[in-house]
Amino acid sequence: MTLAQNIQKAAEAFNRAEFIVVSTGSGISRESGIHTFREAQTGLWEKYDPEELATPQAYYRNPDFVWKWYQYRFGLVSDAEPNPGHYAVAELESLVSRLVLLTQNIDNLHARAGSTDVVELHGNISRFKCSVNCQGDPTVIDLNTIDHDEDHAPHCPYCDALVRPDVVWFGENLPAAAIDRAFAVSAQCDLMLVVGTSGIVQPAASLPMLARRSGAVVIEVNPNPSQITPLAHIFLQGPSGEVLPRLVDAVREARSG
Ligand code: BV8
Ligand code: ZN
Repeated sequence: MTLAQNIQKAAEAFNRAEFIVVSTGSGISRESGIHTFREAQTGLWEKYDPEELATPQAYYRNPDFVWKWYQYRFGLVSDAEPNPGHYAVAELESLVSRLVLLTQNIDNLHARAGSTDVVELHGNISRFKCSVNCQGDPTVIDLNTIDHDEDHAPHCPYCDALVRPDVVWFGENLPAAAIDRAFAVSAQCDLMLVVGTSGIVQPAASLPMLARRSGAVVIEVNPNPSQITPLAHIFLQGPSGEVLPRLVDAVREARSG
């Protein structure tokens, strides 16, 4: 089947579904100019493996170095704009009766594109917290209220422990509320749209299988086959910035038809 035929088939599945979950990975932000996790990093950071840096061990071994990496990425994210793929996901909310968005991304672009119910599985790079959560979990620290610079990890104003990005590092548990909600909605939905993830990082990668086992239609959008593709009922092969707007147009037409 052609991509156009598969998009039509996907739109019909959307119109039969009552409860839709969208699950996104770094690929949906690729057309906003943000490199995906498995792509080589650029510039100063190209010789470092993100999976080595995004860990508590790396941070406590060399806090200023990892802090600088996050400040650099925070700058890239702040300069980036949501792309048509983010806007298409936001528009889907108004076309279906119930939609929950689960994202592995920490770039805040779904919220900036207008999505209203976003479950951030891996936190948010624009939020910072006390590394020991001295005032409760999480103890969010507003960087504008403390002295800090791009090169040195700041200290908590309450307890003097290091301040860190409010993101989930490898080897750390996901926020309980986020992962509990993600498992619950994945088991209840009629349709899961999986966009821009290689399906490698757990436990996020197990959500599409949970949805499929619970009877949901699984639709994947990715320019390349991934670990998710074998369990997708419909594979829309292409960049999400192009495919998702076409899918939303087809859903809108099928609804009005
Ligand atoms: C956990 C925030 C319980 C930080 C991220 C051994 C020791 C310790 C742990 C493990 C271990 N073995 C396995 C684990 C579990 C580990 C894991 O899964 N590791 C993997 C590497 C095997 N997971 C964890 O540690 C998680 N916690 O399990 O807790 C626990 C506790 C203690 C000990 C054990 C277990 C925490 C995982 C969260 C890590 N934090 N981000 C930061 O960003 O700095 S994950 C990070 O990587 C991203 O957030 C993202 O989620 C992930 C990358 O995945 P993708 O989003 O899929 O990106 P990727 O590059 O892989 O793929 C991009 C896709 O886009 C591709 O398919 C590409 O084709 C596609 N694409 C490209 N262009 C486009 C496109 N798609 C659409 N349009 C385009 N234009
Ligand atoms: Zn503190």
